[in-house]
Amino acid sequence: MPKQKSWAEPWKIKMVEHLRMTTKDERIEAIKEAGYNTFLLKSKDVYIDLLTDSGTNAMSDRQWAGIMLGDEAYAGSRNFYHLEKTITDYYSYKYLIPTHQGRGAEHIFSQIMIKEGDYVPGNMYFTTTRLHQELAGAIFVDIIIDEAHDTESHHPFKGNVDLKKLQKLIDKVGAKRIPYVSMATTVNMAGGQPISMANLKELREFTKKYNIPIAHDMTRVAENAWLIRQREKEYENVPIKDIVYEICSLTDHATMSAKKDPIVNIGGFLATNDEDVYQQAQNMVVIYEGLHTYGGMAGRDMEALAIGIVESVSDDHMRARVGQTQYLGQNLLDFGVPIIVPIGSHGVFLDAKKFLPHLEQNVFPAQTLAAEIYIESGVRTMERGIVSAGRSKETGEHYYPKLELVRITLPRRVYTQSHMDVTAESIAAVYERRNSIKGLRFTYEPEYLRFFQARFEPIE
Ligand code: P71
Repeated sequence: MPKQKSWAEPWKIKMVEHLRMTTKDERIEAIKEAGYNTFLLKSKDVYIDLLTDSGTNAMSDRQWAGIMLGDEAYAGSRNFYHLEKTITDYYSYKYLIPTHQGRGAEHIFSQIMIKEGDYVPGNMYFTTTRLHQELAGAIFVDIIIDEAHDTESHHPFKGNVDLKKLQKLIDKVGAKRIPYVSMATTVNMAGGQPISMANLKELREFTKKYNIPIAHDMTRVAENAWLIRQREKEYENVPIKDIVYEICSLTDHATMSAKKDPIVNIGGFLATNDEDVYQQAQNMVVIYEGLHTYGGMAGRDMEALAIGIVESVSDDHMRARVGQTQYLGQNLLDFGVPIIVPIGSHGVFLDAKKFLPHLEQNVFPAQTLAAEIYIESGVRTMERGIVSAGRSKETGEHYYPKLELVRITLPRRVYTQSHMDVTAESIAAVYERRNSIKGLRFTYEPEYLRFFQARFEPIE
């Protein structure tokens, strides 16, 4: 008897996009030209693109049909009202401000909420989120549980908040200096790890006492809901749709990069239950994004997003989505490759410190590994380690994050199980020759979000 019943995708393929195969020599040249940074590779030189699940999803026939219903009126597009209703129906929030993508919402929200010298506690940082908090004058404080920084801990909810850490911060700086708690559902930088409903409820009770609102980074909330259903007994039979609604109801404001969970290629929003914040955001969005009924999105994109939200909370969709990630992760474990456990939802994360134990963190093991994987097979992955962490605003030193990872991220509804097999086998091949791999050094380091455009050369 097979151990586990197989699942299959709840869709079939109607159109295909051709992929280009390359030779190893071509790839060696391409990565050199890209300064050993996978962000700088040209897509035409990539075979299986697992850089990100952001905006790389395949829309459904219904979403494409929605594109044809685009109402491109400058003001008051009917797609905006459809999107607004969908967000209230599925995510509970009363007010919607569309933005061009997630960081547009983070920018507006941070500027409204933060005063110079404030502290923003959160369940681990995200690059763009923390940068916008810092640009608005805040200091980010990590309050995630310690297990999140331990690649070997099997804690089922490594996205949980440690309330003792939050209490310590309140005791030190006072609740008045904390404009909100930044709470992400599935924590990207921790390896796509979920927060439990129990922990979120505790956080809600705790913050209520101090009158501190919760701002929800809901970029992958439906994936978090799926993992709650898998790992939290009381929720094992609750539909994803209901879990998503309950999570959102426990928070006050939300920022969303719609390029992930809701299966579109562009878009985002700020949502809130606070009328005052809504009013200020309506005013700011016209400066930076566009009128408050489109905020940087075309009408057609808002329509595709409204449809995608409904598809994203389907149990069948999520079973296949997270099932594919688990399949890839299990294959890598079977090859003995060190990855973050438990396997998360949007990708599998290689532990570069364990993969390349002979490299110091200041020669960028994860950056090096991502380049080597590309050379091996044309699979594109992303560094999530010291290069992503950047430098401290105060000291100018690198942040040295405990986690030095390579993220293998799965776009939604794009690749097949065979692509996963090829990916796992090529990473296993790099693992076999790991001892001969050397590190990198910077040849160019940009000031902001340096990982996007940094260039490197090999250390001989
Ligand atoms: C991802 C991205 C896209 C990205 C961003 C920065 C560096 C590399 C890649 C974007 C997120 C995210 C979370 C939890 C906010 C954003 C920003 N993730 N919160 O994982 O994961 O959204 O990209 O739409 O501006 O590849 P945005």
